[in-house]
Amino acid sequence: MSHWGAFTPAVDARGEVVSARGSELDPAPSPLLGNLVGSLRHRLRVASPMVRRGWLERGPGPDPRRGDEAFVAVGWDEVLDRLSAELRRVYGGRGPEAVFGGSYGWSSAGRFHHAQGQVHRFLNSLGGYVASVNTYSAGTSEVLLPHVLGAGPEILRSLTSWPLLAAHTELMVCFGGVPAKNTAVAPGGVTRHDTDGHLRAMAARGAEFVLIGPDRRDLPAHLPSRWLPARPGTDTALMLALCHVLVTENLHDAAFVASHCTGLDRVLPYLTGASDGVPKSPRWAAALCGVEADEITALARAMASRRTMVTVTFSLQRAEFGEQPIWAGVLLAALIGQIGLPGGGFGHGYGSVGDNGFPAHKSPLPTLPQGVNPVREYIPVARIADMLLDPGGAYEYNGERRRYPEIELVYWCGGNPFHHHQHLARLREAWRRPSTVVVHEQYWTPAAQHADIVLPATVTLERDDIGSSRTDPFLTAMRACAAPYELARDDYATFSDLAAILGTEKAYTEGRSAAEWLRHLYDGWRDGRPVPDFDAFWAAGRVDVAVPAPSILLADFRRDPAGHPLATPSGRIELHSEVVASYRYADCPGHPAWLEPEEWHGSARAARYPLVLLANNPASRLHSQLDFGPHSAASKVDGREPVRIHPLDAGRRGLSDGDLVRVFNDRGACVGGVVVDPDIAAGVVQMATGSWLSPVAGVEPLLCSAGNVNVLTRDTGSSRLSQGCAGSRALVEIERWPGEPPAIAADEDR
Ligand code: PGD
Repeated sequence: MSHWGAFTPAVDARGEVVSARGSELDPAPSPLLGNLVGSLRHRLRVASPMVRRGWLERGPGPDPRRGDEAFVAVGWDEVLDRLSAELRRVYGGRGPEAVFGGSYGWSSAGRFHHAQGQVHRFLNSLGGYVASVNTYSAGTSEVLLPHVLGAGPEILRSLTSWPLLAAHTELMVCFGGVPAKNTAVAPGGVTRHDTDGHLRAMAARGAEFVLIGPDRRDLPAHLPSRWLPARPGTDTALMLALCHVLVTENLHDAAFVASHCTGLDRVLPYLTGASDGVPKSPRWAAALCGVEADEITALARAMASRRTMVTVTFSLQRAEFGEQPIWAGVLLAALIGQIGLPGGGFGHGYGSVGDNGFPAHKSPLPTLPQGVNPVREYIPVARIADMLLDPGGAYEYNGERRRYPEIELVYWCGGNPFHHHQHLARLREAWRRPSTVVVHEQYWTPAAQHADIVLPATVTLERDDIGSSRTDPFLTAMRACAAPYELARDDYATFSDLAAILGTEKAYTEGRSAAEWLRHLYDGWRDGRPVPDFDAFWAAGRVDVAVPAPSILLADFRRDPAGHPLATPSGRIELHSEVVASYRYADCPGHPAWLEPEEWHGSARAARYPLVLLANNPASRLHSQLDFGPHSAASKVDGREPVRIHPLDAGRRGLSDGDLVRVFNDRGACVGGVVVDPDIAAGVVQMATGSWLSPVAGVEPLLCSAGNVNVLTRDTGSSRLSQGCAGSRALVEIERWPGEPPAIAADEDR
């Protein structure tokens, strides 16, 4: 099982994957499986424990050379001795409050060898760690939605199910689309890729789609659709104008709003312009978003007259003021009055991850307990660089005034911050502040390259595990099919040895080997279920998990708002939130509002950097994983990340297909390869995340020769409310690369 699908690998005598065949149960196996070919014995695997020369010779301490210095191979015994001594020093000195173990990342599928779970359990056995909260994926919504709908992650997991959309939806208005590329992946894995089948079923029943966004490819081309290429970052203005039409033409469902919502009286004066002199009319929005006013009016009327699902992708909230398009989407759906009806209402993240729109299992999956973390300090996940650069510094988060802790040791397992974070020059500076950075990695990723101690980890095909996810209808036996590469070890084995040296072995292992843990976790899950025992499961390869019935988001609440109130202060949908308003955040007021972001066409910055870059999730790999794999490599232009550009913008710059270009702003630059494409709106370029950072020595600001877009994105919270990741857009300029472009660092090893 991988995050991108169940598969059967063929492994040759050298222990290398030569093919990976998707499950026979999968109607649409993901091409990402191709990246597994050649991945087990690849030159970029970490072969032995490695220590940065400076750390080995000069000992722990902040170091401007971290990330630039060579590593020295050391034996397991030596590295475990040195690392345990360092952990003893830090825990015995400033204690667990000085250890950052947030360790964000997708790591690999598998319930037991889940790297993040393992590192948390290990650090908890030592006394705890500073954690991180929320995700890079949907961190803004995770904080906002409890204020508006009374639940965050739970809401995101209980969307109206695809079969109900197929049976009832007449119009699906998709802000950000339903991007097929993202549906290939789901955390923990997916046996059947069904999303496209459901979309086809919707179309076959006569549903129509409206794609609102700058990239035509964000909605499958086979669907009957209309494309409104609104300027990036202006969806809120467009939504407010749709609301304006609904209320001024009396098309809104006043009865639903009266019985199920609160706060429209506070929003109405803003919509009509009574409070600020600016009616949020279609004409007003057209000037901002570039969609004709008549088109907006017609769309609002159509939405009010048909069973309409309003859906907003996660990417829209991964931006400055990212709360606004989500809250405005709820407002729009509330005015239409179909929230809680089959096929209508509000959706968030259809197409953002493969499991959205599939009902989640009610009972827990086999899960390794992580112990108790007594440390109360935490950070919103995307504030990592702020924390390292500004220990003791004050910041605001969801109504609290907090201070950043002072971190001495960073421990990372199963994530790649030099992929997922923004403004990587700033992160590099921040990363040099702690005394010690430890990374367990399978490959020489940029995260490994920026560590002091790198411990080689096995990959899933080298260890037994149990695969499952919150919606997958199976538990999958993930049987090892190759020996560990060189000196690589399971994260569990490494932590068990460290725990033994540090005297916490009993708490960490509970006396179980990895094999015994699998049995233990399975037996605990099996208790009371009519499923085979562990041996029979392991021999069969999978076992069925009862599939929950299709669900309708907020159906119970719609039926009986008093009996099933939302967990908001009013028990209703909060179109205006007194709580949020009481925080007095100009960047997230008490109701949805149009706030001009910095990274958009209308800002002063756009005079210097006129193109809006969409820095979104890639189609050819999961995040940065297996970037060297054949499928990812085939997507590149001369080894660089492709940059899609409209013919008009390409023509103005004298660019054609295959040209290498410098994509730049004042935060940094990267090399991209031009793909001229009319499917991307004029004035916009698209470049996916996930190309491994390849810094060119001596160039300031940071230049990445491989095309890592996060050198260009801005490291700011979406707002003071959620402090979410705001990396999905950045203003840039593009010019032809003059002469020979710089080499890609990892190529020398490939
Ligand atoms: P991955 O590339 O999946 O990225 O960020 P994330 O850090 O999750 O990194 C996982 C790492 O874990 C890989 O390096 C892999 O080798 C390692 N690994 C896998 N299995 C194991 C294991 O068993 N043991 C150990 N020790 N290591 C392992 C993803 C994040 O990026 C996400 S979720 C999103 S949605 C964000 N999206 C954007 C975006 O849209 N735009 C921008 N600009 N930036 C983003 N960043 C975010």
